[in-house]
Amino acid sequence: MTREKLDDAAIAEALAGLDGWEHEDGREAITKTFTFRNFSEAFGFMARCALAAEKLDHHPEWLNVYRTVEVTLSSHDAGGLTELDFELARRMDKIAG
Ligand code: H2B
Repeated sequence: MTREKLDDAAIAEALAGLDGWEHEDGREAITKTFTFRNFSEAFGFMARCALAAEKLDHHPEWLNVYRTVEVTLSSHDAGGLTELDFELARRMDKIAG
């Protein structure tokens, strides 16, 4: 897994393989809002994602409001998107089921 910045073509290809993730306007980041049945499920999702993030040493920006979790992924070190953002996105989708 590289921490090298992806170019536009690689970003488009990686995004095409994901469900519900969008390229954020005006910033090199991807976003998705997850909605659960209740706060407990939303927070359980965040707890499991936190462990995945630690394993990858790659961490989300996120906002939890009751049963929704708004996630933004970007590689701050690289100043853009890297493979790590897409790997974390895939793991978060898997955790959300
Ligand atoms: N997470 C994200 N999203 N972007 C980074 O650039 C980043 C990170 N850098 N987690 C990591 C930690 C870096 O600060 C450590 C030292 O590996």
